[in-house]
Amino acid sequence: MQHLLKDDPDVAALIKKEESRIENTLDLIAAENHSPRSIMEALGSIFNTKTIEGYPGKRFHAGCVYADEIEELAISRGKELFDAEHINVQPHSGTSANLAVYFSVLNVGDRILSMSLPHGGHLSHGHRASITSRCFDFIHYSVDRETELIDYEEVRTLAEQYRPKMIVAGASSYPRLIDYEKMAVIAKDVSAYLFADMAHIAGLVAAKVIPSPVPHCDFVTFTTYKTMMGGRGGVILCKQDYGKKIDSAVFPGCQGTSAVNVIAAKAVIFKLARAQHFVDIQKQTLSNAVLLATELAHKGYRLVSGGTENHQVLVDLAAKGFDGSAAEQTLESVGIIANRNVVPRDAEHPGAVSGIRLGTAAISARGMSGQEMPRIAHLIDSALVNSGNKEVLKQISLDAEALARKFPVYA
Ligand code: DSN
Repeated sequence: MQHLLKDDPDVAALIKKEESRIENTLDLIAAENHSPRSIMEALGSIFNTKTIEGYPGKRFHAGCVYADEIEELAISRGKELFDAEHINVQPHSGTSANLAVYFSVLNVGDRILSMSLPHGGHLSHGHRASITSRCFDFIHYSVDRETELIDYEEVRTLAEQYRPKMIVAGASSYPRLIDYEKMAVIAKDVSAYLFADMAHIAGLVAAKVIPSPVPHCDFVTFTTYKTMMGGRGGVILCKQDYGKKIDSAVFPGCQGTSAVNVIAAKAVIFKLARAQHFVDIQKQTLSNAVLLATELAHKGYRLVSGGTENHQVLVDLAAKGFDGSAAEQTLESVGIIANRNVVPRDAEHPGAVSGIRLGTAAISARGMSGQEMPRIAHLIDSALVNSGNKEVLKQISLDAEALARKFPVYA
């Protein structure tokens, strides 16, 4: 960072502090991951200079010869990795990608059926605070009250009653697999498009350690920075028939110039995702989640849906008498970084946030395995149980830091 240190020591100092925070804490945010250095190099590359509009071979600015090559490389690698008919690598984020999907084949006011936020859905799936809810008429499905799994019968009933033009299968807080085949049958029966938002699980899908939504869906979106490990950005996959509509919905529909340095990082991760090392990390992410869930359950924590089949463990803290926000703060005070989260039961109590969402992607990327999960569960439990005891919390924070330092992110 020699140039940054000279031009702006304040920003350089904050970057150093952030690096130290990341190295010395345990990152259990399910929506984060540690990208390889090569991703950072692509993101910080000279491609940052280039302004592009349009698509390879059909640009609105000169000088795109290498920008075209890099976008074509990302396109061919991404299509192959996910076995997709068409891909658009330009979306800035998951929400941008989702907006483009909606606007590609729907008109303002059209009806969409998606998962409700307290039951696991995402803001961009029509939450009232999201612009998506002002553009489209969203109806929401939920999880079953008892099992906390998607209630496919309810999805069918709502689909038949409300005849949505699109059904969204995807979640930001759902620790279970989604039955895309079942969703596709329902969508077909009501002549709706099926759209999967696999932002959280794209890395697991790329590594083929969980089923892919791609064969069953008209549209699939994902972000590249969660389990996918490829830096910030969004991607859309779709059937060939919708390729032109998707491309014009992204540019010029929803975005102007796209970031070529970010497209370069996407190309890199689509290559790295084929390597055994990436697959091993994704396998470890899954088994670490199961182990962490099992350890926490043994300590008396109630897990939403009773367990996990992906990288997420959603803990309902109400039975233990803890609140999600307080738990998040206590854990952060000892160097365990996670986020408070609504759980299905909160849907009936507006304002309540009874859960904490844990993700195992980042700790697995830095090399932690089964041996470390009981220790992490113990640290979490001890911190929550001793949340008022500064001395105990201090010792837990030293233990968490020692564990983190054993597994350097960027050795
Ligand atoms: N979708 C948000 C989350 O799951 O935390 C951010 O990526």
